Amino acid sequence: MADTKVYKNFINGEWVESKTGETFENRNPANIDELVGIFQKSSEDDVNDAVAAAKEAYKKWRLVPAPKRAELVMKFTDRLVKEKEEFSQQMTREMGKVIKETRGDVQEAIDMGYYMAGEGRRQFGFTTPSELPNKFMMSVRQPKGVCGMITPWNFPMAIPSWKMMPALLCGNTVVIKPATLTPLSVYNYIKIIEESGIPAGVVNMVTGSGGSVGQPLMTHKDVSVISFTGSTHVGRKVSQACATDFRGCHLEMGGKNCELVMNDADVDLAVEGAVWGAFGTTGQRCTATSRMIVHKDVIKEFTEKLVARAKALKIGNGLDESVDMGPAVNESQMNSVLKYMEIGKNEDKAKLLCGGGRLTGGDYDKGFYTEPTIFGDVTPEMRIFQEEIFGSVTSITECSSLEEGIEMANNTEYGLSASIYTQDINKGFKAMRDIYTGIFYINAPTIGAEVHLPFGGVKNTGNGHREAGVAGIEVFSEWKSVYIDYSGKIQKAQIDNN
Ligand code: UN1
Repeated sequence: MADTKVYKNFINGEWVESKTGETFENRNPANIDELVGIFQKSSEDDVNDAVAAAKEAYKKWRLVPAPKRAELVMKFTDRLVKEKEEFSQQMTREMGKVIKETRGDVQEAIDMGYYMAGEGRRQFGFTTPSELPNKFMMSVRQPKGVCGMITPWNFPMAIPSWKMMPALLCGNTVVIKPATLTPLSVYNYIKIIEESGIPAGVVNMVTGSGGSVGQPLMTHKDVSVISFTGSTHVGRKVSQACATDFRGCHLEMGGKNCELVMNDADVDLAVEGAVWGAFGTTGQRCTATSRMIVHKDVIKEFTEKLVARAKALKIGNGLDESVDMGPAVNESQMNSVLKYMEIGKNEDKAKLLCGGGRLTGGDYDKGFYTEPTIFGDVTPEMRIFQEEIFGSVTSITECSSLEEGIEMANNTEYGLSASIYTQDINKGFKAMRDIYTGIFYINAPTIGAEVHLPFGGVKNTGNGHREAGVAGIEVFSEWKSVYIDYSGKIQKAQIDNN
């Protein structure tokens, strides 16, 4: 503990301790003996300070021309490129996913930075003819004010970037509460933003729990927008808290994504997609493939190949370049996944095809490792078909037609991502049209979204908003419609126009 770094909150341009005087530990889920860092266990007082700083800084930041704000975004994104390897290593140590994937996570923040930097000169509004003579009309984008962000642990830098980059670019100021399991990655991100010369108070970070930091942030009267990524259960509470004061609220929540495999599919390709979609990030993605819906003609071949691939995965410490899948993020997440493995085993008709438990022995005992697990003969009424598991568990369900497959795909409360494997373009387009999700793939896994298209979902996954792409700008800006009458006389819309 003596040489473990103690990380502070970032409020009004200063690194400060929490007023509580308390801290919490951040440990490596691949080896629980390894203390990654010590962070501030903050409370409402710290949130109030951060919001006050952001409110004050907003007065000037909103007036900085958007292209200038974009230059700053460009500057710290250039820095991020240089720090990519170091930040990726640290991210694997704090949350366990394999190094190839943490490099992808940092890269996604880089992509978002460059994408949004370009938007600085492209915050387009529009003009349209007036119904009256000598009158001009246009719409412009305006910032919203202080934006509160509550971010998850599975994409510890990418998702903060999806929220912070458009918010800053639009002229808002930010208070971010990182997930308690991954504050280091957000610290790293904020540190380079600070070093790139962002004015004090424009970006603030307060670490701590959802109850002590998230709750006061989402109910603070000076916060204009809350952007939250996490479970549907918590998202509902965020939504209710924001509704009271009509606060803007962007929610990105659970998923129960499916891969549909038709009888004309390239089965080997579908298996590759399934392995990556189900076990990438140890299944801890909102977009993870936790249901395979497979045509009866190819289900035997698909199942055999998928099970063989899952059994061959190398599980271990994500810093080892040869490892395919790291641990669950912490003990409670592991226990929750193990519980679902038991729920699956207790289903009379479902068949455990591989995995089904915790990995133990040797180095595994120091971490929270779960086996890649596949259940066969799963049917739509089963809990493992319906509920988000967020771990290394997937299921296979048989269908006998495209129509039945689509119906099964839609048989869930969630609507984030889906994919179809088929060589028939007609089937691909029908599935794209008829499956209710915010993201859809053809001949690709349910994971792998890029930053310049909107990200998000329908049904209980979202609340009608999207992030990333231009949709991110929508969340963090407000339309203002402007009318300029240069006729020199009173002209009455709807009345003088005929
Ligand atoms: C998530 O699923 O939690 O689309 C985020 C992807 C990544 C982001 C995933 N770019 O797979």
